[in-house]
Amino acid sequence: MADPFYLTTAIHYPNGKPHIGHAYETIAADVLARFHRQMGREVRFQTGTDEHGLKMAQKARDLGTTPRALADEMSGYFRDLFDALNISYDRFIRTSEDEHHRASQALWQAMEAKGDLYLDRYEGWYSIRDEAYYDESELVDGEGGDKLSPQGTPVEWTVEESWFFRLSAYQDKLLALFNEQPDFVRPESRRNEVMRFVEGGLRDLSISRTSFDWGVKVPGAEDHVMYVWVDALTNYLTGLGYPDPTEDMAKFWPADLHLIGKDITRFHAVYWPAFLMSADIALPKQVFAHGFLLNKGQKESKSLGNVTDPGELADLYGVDTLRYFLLREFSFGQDGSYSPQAIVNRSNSELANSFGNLAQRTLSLVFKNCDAALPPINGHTKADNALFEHVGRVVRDEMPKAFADLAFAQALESWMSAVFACNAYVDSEAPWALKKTDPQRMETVLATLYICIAQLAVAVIPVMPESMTKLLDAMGVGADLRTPEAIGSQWYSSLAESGFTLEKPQGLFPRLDMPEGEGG
Ligand code: ME8
Repeated sequence: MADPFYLTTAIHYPNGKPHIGHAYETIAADVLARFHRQMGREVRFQTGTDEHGLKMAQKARDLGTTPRALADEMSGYFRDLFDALNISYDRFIRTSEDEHHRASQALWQAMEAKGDLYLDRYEGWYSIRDEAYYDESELVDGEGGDKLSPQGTPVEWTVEESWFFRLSAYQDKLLALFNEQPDFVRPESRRNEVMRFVEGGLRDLSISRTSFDWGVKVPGAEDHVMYVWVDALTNYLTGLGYPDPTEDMAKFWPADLHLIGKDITRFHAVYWPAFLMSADIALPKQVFAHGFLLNKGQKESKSLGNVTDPGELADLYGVDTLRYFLLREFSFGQDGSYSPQAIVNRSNSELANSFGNLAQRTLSLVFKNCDAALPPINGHTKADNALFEHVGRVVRDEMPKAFADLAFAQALESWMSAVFACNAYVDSEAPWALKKTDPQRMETVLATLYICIAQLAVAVIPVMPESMTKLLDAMGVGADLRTPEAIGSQWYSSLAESGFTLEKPQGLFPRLDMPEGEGG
């Protein structure tokens, strides 16, 4: 068995319904989880909701409800969305769980035992929306002359008694970490940003609050609740049973990957490793910060009225189409823009017209011209071998490398190049015309295509699990063959000889209509 693989998404604030950014991050993580499982690794994939903090408390108050009731309701929407998007998480964590309180308190006590926590008074600019204090020098001027956080959210001058974490003591250790493990923070642009921040000097971090009580109680100081980020980050340990020395801890910690959005890089790349160093816990291997999704170039917001429900997008265009689009359209790590027309264009040109059509044409010819039985191979030509070579390179080499590297767009571009090569081969070999002139060659051409299509379907299962499973089921490709290594070409002859026959082929990806008023 290959090494176990533990990956996490950020845990989401359930102070509202999930938005497209939540869907994007979780889909990307799901593709990786499925990819690593396909490569034979035992994967633990965790996601969940981050339920404490002032933001939740205030939202609940505004709605005339309790934070717990708000979290219960909203957390359900996240779970429903993730189920609808075919997210294969192993653990959905809610930070309001008792187990999580226990883990957070254990981490706190470990940091305290190290001598890294002390009580003091805090005065500073606090942004409730970001749940973060900012230094005066980081603030920007808003349009009305008011001060805003670097993320553009309102800040308030706040004074309270607080526990502090001696973050300042970790500056050199963190810089050493970034230097010794250049891949600890990816992409490179985020690593540079984090290094500049740490080089600029670290101040101790205020890590408890007394102004509200919706959070994890500080052990021994029950009028304090932990700063929400201390408990939120701990979720990655809670899910494995920390502080107990569980089998899961031994197997899956340190995490292989924390997948997050770029706005929370500092918390994961600076605070989290410092907490772990303080508690003598091994550090995660990598933090990858993806970019932001924009709606036609704009940030989604209630005031602009452009908030998209990701569940609706999936209903409208199909789950697999949405998954494919989000990973294909722009490089992972960079910001990207989406629009209904971009989804429709991408889906029609690549899924319906290129791959869908390739599969449909080939399977229909086998169905009609070969009585639904898999045709024999009567000797391969140079053209067949060139196609096998291209598809094999993509499926066994280029795509796995790109997926492992989180280069999803590159993996799919490579996939498309092989789909195009298959379509060019169909056009030049014209199997429909061979029925009368050279039926044996027709058989070989169709068999060649059948093998290539199965290989391409297997390689893209992590991105489009539902439709590729359906296709491979229809093609009689057994579950044991659904890995890039297993799906060579040996299986074809045994499947053909087993007497397998095709059902009448069904289209995979319908052509989508351009949404009303969106133009072409
Ligand atoms: O930050 N495009 O929760 P969150 C892409 N609870 N990704 C986006 C996005 C967008 N438009 N908007 C948000 C939190 N995200 C904390 C995390 S982890 C210990 C605690 C990403 O609900 C965002 O970057 O605001 C984050 O990774 C995730 O969605 C959850 O955001």
